[in-house]
Amino acid sequence: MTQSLPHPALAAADPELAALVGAEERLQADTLRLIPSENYVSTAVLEATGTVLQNKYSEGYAGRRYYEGQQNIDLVETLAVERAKAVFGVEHANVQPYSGSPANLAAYLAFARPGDTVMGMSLPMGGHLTHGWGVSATGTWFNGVQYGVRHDTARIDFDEVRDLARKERPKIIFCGGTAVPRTIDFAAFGEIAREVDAVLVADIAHIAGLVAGGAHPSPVPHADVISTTTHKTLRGPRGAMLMSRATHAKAIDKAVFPGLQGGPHNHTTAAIALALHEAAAPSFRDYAHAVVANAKALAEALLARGFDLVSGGTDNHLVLIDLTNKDVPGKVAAKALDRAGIVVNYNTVPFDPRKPFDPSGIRIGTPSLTSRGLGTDLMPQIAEWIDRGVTAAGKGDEEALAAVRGEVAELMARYPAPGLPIAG
Ligand code: DSN
Repeated sequence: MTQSLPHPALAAADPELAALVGAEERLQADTLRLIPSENYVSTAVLEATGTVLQNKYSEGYAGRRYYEGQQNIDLVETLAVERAKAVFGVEHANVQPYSGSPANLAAYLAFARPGDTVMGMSLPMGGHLTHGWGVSATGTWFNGVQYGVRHDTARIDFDEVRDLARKERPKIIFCGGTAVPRTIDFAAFGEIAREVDAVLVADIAHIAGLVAGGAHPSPVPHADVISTTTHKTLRGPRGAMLMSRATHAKAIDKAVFPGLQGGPHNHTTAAIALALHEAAAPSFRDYAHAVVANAKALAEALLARGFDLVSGGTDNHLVLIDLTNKDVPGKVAAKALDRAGIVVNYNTVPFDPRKPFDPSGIRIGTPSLTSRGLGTDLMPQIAEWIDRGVTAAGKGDEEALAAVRGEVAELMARYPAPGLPIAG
């Protein structure tokens, strides 16, 4: 059985909490994690996150703080900023946003005023809550207009985007999303944004690691602002960054602090600096390309088993499966797969006739399994497990799910995850 990692101080101070941490370590070690926005960070990133840097307040920016004692913190933040600029080829980087939603909110604060029109991809079509969707503050405080995908191709309809932008004249256009399996055409978005004089924000949270590793085109120079989390394909700590042209640097910085946030989380900043250092290594290019190769191989294997994939496949790390033809709702499938040791999330598919809390699809991705070293040769096996899991979900066959769980754990034991205990 997989052991948990030693956390002697935690175990002594709070055995109840230590037991939960240990259980999560074993869960992450023993299961096949297919949620496309998750990953395994390196032990070094975990260590950086757990440093005494978290004890320090540093409101402001390097050299311009409201607290003393910044001798080391200024250098840490500058390191992260310079590395972000180098990895993404941008003129300005702000590494202080607490996560993706606050980063996007800061972009609104920098370039729009409440009531202004903003435009983004609608959530059920693959966008993000913070791209102007109704239940989000961004759709409440701003007039959010939303584009989608074509019914026949499930790809973005740039005629629709252009027409909507011309009609609505948004202050900000967001591109990017959370369930977009295809390459984002930043040049096309840039052209439309320039035509209507909008600020183009490329939210690359899902694909930042692919961009850094050259496995997805970069939004530079098409986007005015690039927003990203640091914990998905980029494989850093939970955090975010805003990057921009130099002309927008002041507006972005002012919006993050003092506009929206107080003190930056310096332990996170340190871990971001480290993750960017890792992302600059040649091995990260290999990783980024392997993520895409695995996703394509998994998509092929799923298609061969009769699964209906939104847009017919993938160009990136993510595969969106419409389970309508399998007659199993996404939520039922996701919960059954979880019992089989395969962790996915249920998700709407474009034009979904079902409700968001009980949608037709599941969303899967390959960032985590690629971090464990699984290659394309194993993707048919994973497709087979998903197939067996979905079939078992439809029949309520718990025995079949348990059998898959055993096979999954056996394979995972052969591919230890960074930062986690090894089975045995
Ligand atoms: N919830 C994240 C995702 O899973 O895609 C985005 O916020």
